[in-house]
Formats: sequence, C-alpha cells, structure tokens
Amino acid sequence: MRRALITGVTGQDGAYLSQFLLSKGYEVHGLVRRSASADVVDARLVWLGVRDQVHLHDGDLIDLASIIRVVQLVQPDEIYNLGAQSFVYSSWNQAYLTGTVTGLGATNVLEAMRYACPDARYYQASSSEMFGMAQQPIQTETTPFYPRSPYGVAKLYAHWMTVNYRESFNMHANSGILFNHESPLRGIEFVTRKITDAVARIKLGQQKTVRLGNLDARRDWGHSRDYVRAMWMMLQQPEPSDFVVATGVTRSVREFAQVAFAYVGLQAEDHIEIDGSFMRPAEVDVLLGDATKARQVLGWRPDTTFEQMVAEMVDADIERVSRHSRL
Ligand code: NAP
Ligand code: F7E
Repeated sequence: MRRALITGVTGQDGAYLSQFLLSKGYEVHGLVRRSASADVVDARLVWLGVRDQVHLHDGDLIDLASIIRVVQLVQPDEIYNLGAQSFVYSSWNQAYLTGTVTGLGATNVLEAMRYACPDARYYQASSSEMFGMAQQPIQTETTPFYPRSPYGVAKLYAHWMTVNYRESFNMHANSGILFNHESPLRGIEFVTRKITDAVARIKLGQQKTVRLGNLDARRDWGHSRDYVRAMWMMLQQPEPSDFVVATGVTRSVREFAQVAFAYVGLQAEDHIEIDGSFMRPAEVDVLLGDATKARQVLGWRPDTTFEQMVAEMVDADIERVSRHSRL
C-alpha cells in the first residue's frame, strides 16, 4: 500500500486530495498544526466522510524538527506540500508570517525529505498568483513571473526552491502552478464562497446584500476535485516537472456573482454593494491559464464545468444555511 503525507490536509485541497488518494488505495497521513479549535479543524475531512481514514500528525510548517519527525515516522512515498497562509488579502497584513509559512515552509518540507526519505516524490502547491501582473495574455509554464502580493512572492520563492532541489539533489520535486480552484469546501473569505454563502442567505431571507470589492478582477476558475487529480498525476510521471493547471476560460467576479444569483432566480445587481475595504494594495487584474502541457503529458482535463461548480457551491450553502452550519 502506497503512503502519502499531506501538509495542509485540513484545507480545501487537502480534504479533496485525501478523498482521492483513499479511493486509489493509499494510506493517507496529514500534518495538523495545534489549534484551540481542535473540535472543528477537521471539518472538511468530516464533510467528505473521510476523517476516520486519515492519520493526523501534530506539526507545523515553521517547525523543522516537527516536519522531520513526521516524515521519518510516516516514510511516505509521496509528499504533497499544500500547507500555506493562502489568503492573498491577509498576506499584506501578515507579510512576515506568509513568507515564513508559505515560502520557508516549503524549504522545511524539502529539507525533511532530503534528510529522511530522499526517494519520495514531492508536490509543491504553486500558484497562478506568481504570474501576478501577467506578462503574457495567456500564461504557460514559460511565462515570466511578476507576483503582486507577499503571498505571490512567497509562493515564487517556494517554487524556485522546488526547482532548485530537483536540480541540486536529483529529487522528484514537482511544482503545480494551479489557477484558482473552488468548491463547497472553499474558505468563506475567498470571493466565490463569500458570494455563494451570501446567495444562500439572501435566498433564504436572512440578509439582503453582500459587500464586495473589485468586481472587474478576472480569474480562471476550476473545481478543486479536478485539480487535486492533476497533483497526483504529476507524481506518477517518470520525470519531475512543472505544470500549469487551468480551465483556459477567464471570468470576472461580476460574472461569477451573476451566475450564482441567477441560479436561484435572483439578479446580482440588486444585492451587491461595493465596499472599498475589500480592495487590495496591488491587484491581479486578470489571469488565464494554458494547460496544454498537463493535457498532453498527464492526460489531465477538468470534468466539472463552471456552471456545475457554481451550482454545487450554491446548493451546498443553501443546505448549510438551512441547518445553521458553516461547514
Ligand atoms: P486552504 O484551504 O487555505 O488550506 C491551507 C492549509 O494550510 C490548511 O490546512 C491550514 O491549516 C494549513 N496551514 C496553514 N498554516 C500552516 C502551518 N504553519 N503549518 C501547517 N499547516 C498550515 O488552501 P487550499 O485552497 O486548500 O490550497 C492548498 C494549497 O494550494 C495552498 O498552499 C494554496 O496556497 C495553494 N493554491 C491554492 C489555490 C486555490 O485556488 N485554492 C490555487 C493555487 C495554489 P489550518 O486548517 O489549521 O488553517
Ligand atoms: O480573490 C476580488 C479580489 O480572495 C479573487 C487563493 O486560493 O487563488 C486565490 O487567490 C478576486 C481578487 O482569491 C472581493 O480582489 C472582489 O481579484 O477569491 P480571492 P485570489 O486572491 O485570486 C490563488 C490562485 C491562490 O493561490 C490563493 O491561495 O476577487 N474580490 N471582492 C474579492 N476577493 C475577496 N476575497 N473578497 C471580496 O469581497
């Protein structure tokens, strides 16, 4: 039985990846940092019905000794480094922490792997935020990077460390440059889930409006369930590499809201208020990915359409709001 270790196992992708790897027969281990809310930290794994099958280990990405201890204990065949301070907006308020966790955290995992299981395969959760002020209208693995936030800068450092460990130590270290991906398990602070949660509350008469920032920002949005499959596919290749994972379609925040509100028979324009406090010091205006390499080398393609994803998110939020639950 193959063993996988996932950092960030309690997050959106960590939960879907756990479910996917379990379906493939893996023994799944996850790193969990200490929380005063230990009773809810595994809520996404519970929601997907896989909590009891995932082995959780105490540790933190900024605590190298804890990572070495867990890697040594688990002896994984595959390591997925998904742990991060992943909210771009907060990265300006917690720049040092973001750099430490999201950037140096990857170095800690790579170091632990080099020391304790150098033959394992490594996945780094890189991001389209590294393209930031995009230097080409459609971004591929060779598009120059221009990050626009402390988060994007930290991810770029982790990306290059992954490339460097591959080239320096011949490690099977892979970087997945994933564009935005969402699901019913997306954190409530991200714009898509904020909108679908508001749509549910407005439809059920619990609130009238939602306050948003820049409606003109454009993103290439896919479904997390499809994207974690691409992560696994990368680690099955004989040679490590970097891959863009994207749908190839870009839409504005306004369009996302229009589709979500229309799904329940409402007009987005009647329920949105602009709130400048959600604007960012530097914005990423538009992202659009070209996943040709992933399609050709991995045979990857997304299964879920944009409309299906929005409907799934709204349905889940209506169900959750009806039973007064966040997750
Ligand atoms: P997420 O829901 O925010 O999950 C982040 C995970 O990291 C959580 O499990 C969190 O634990 C954990 N974490 C945070 N700080 C940690 C620390 N100091 N030590 C150990 N674990 C820590 O993120 P996601 O959407 O699943 O994304 C997964 C990864 O892909 C992230 O690295 C993200 O930056 C990257 N990414 C995401 C997207 C996207 O669109 N979703 C696109 C490209 C790249 P707690 O539960 O304790 O907070
Ligand atoms: O913002 C705009 C906002 O916070 C999307 C992370 O997973 O994907 C994610 O980062 C856009 C931005 O995600 C609100 O200004 C408008 O232009 O949902 P978001 P993100 O910043 O794209 C990348 C690929 C990652 O790697 C990250 O980890 O929406 N926007 N109004 C708003 N955004 C938020 N959050 N809230 C608003 O009210």
